[in-house]
Amino acid sequence: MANFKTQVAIIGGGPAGLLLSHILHLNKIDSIIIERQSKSHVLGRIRAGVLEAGTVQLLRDVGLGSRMDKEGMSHDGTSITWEGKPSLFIDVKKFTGKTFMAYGQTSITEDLFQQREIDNGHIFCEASEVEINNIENKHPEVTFVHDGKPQKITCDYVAGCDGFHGVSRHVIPESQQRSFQRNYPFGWLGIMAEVPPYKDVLYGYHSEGFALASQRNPMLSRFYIQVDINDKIEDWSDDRFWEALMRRLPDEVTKNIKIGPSIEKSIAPLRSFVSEPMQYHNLFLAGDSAHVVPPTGAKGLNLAVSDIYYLSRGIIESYKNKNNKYLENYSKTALSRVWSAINLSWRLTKMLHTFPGEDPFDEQLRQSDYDLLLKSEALQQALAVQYIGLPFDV
Ligand code: RFL
Ligand code: PHB
Repeated sequence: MANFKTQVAIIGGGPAGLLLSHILHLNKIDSIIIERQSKSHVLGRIRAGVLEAGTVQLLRDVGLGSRMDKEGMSHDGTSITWEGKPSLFIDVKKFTGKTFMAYGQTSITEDLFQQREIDNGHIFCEASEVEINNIENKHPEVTFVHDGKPQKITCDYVAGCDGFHGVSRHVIPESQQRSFQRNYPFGWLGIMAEVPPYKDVLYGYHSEGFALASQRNPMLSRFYIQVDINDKIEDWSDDRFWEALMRRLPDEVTKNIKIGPSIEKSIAPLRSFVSEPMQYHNLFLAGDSAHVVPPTGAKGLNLAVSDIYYLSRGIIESYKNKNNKYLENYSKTALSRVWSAINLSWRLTKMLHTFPGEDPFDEQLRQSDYDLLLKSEALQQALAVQYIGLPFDV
């Protein structure tokens, strides 16, 4: 068995794991990433697209802003359209003074992976049988198989950045863990098309279901529609997708949407999930391994970034100044921000989707929610504050 030593073993090389490794490196702290998938699989995944002001700033602060600032598309606000009612522009800049950025998670992962390679970061891809051992001890161990050979890493801390389906969360004994979950009875069918995007990030409600127009760069559009949870990707030809999207959005929008062949198409289930606490001895969970939000509101990646902000600060303070205060408070600090995002994404999901089998009472409440939002600047401001994201420093 090959034996390695590092300060922080990071399980998972998605945005959370890669960003943590990069920030630790900037602070001269050694880490090793253990990733289950191949590099091309990690870099090929298409997910989030909207970055809060705090995420944008943090990426700039850690030297990863140049491509984002060139290719990303900055926005002052986001639009909501509603069947049979006036549209609404949530003027985030007016209410908060801040802007958000449309820039793909795929590009962020590419930027991070490339930087880790330039800095000779140690990443084991295609690692199998990943296990965390002795987590209660001062020096926990992570074992796995790589290239058919068993490997062992001894470390001070383990960061569980391995997403919802990872192993890290399950190391915490059930008796010490509490989880909260809501599954939604529909999914989002997303497509990517190489056509100039609609000008805004736009959320649309229609009695047939939700629709979303988003973007990646000036020549790459991203669209989603709500579909039945049991639908298969084969059920949705490009033509069927575009027809449904166009029916669900108003004419003043659809006349400005460019249609083209899809270069990617996938269906994602929607869930809200939180596992508490996010720490167990020397194991710290970050990102989707500890919490998942439905994508309405665009919070998942942003939460992964804020978790890493808090976790890296804790680890750095602990090594540099022997100050463990931030690490001890990590779970509490991160969870406060998590619950605010869980709340927003749940409320937006409820307001903007049709729920199979719901009764007319629920439908009336939804209409009333939107009517109130249309009338009330105070409610628009509250939404703007949550959409742009709470400040990281609390
Ligand atoms: P990830 O990205 O899931 O990465 C986890 C990594 O861990 C690896 N892994 C393992 N490695 C070793 N051993 C094991 N046993 C392992 N098990 C798993 C995996 O291969 C993977 O590489 O989690 P991370 O880093 O926490 O990042 C979270 C984000 O990916 C996620 O929250 C967002 O994509 C959510 N999300 C959005 N978030 C936003 O902030 N804004 C958005 O606009 C937005 N849109 C979205 C989204 C998610 C979507 N889907 C598909 C769920 C749109 C969609 C459609
Ligand atoms: C995206 O561009 O993928 C996106 C945008 C806004 C959301 C979710 C996803 O709320």
